[in-house]
Amino acid sequence: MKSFASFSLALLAVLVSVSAGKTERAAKATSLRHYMGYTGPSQTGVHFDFLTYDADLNLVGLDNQIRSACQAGLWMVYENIEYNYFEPGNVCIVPALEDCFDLSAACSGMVSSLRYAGSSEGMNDDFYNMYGAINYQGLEFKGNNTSRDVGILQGDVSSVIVSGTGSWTFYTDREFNGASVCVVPDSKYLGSDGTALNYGLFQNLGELGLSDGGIGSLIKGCFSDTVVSAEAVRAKREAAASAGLA
Ligand SMILES: [Ca+2]
Repeated sequence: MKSFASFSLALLAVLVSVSAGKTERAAKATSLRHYMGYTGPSQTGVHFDFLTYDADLNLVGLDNQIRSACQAGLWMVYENIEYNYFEPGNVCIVPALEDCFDLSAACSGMVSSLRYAGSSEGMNDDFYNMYGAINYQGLEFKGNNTSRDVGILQGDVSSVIVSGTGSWTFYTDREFNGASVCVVPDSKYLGSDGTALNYGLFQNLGELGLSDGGIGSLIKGCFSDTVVSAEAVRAKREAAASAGLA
């Protein structure tokens, strides 16, 4: 009996270590941001694994070809090259953690550029991305910390994505002057292995109660009496869309 008990414990130890190893590998897999695009529906046809921004899918021979995908992270695909900078068009944005799906009708067979929002390091690190046009199109200014200005987008910010669990305070003018709003990234995508993406999508500055172009600086943290919940904005946007108002 004694030897049997020892054997059981040894077996248990092996099982525990295998299980821990599996969990660790799953966590690593979902911490690698990528976008695997397929030319056919349901992950069929030719595929290409994008690890970072691609401003022109002609360069990999996939212009207007992607119809399904498997991805990790918060990715945007655009109808036109250069993230619709020269010509506005459809934009599809999907959060996922190693999930596969067919592209929506608005983007299937039309994608000409793609990029992600969030940190280039940890997938759920605190980060902000600002864009020069609505719906996350055009030029970008991004970072992971307080900034006295918004660089090339000064006076031109038209949409914003925040990532991670930390809030941000946006000011209408540079050097933390003017009116302010605290933005909480409380939308959440939960992966099948339990890891989470926290984020907030603001497709125009009206969703932050600001006028177009009205972000001039920002501070990491929540320092305004005006607090905007990304999840409340998302719910309101979806309710308006389903009522046929947007
Ligand atoms: Ca296209």
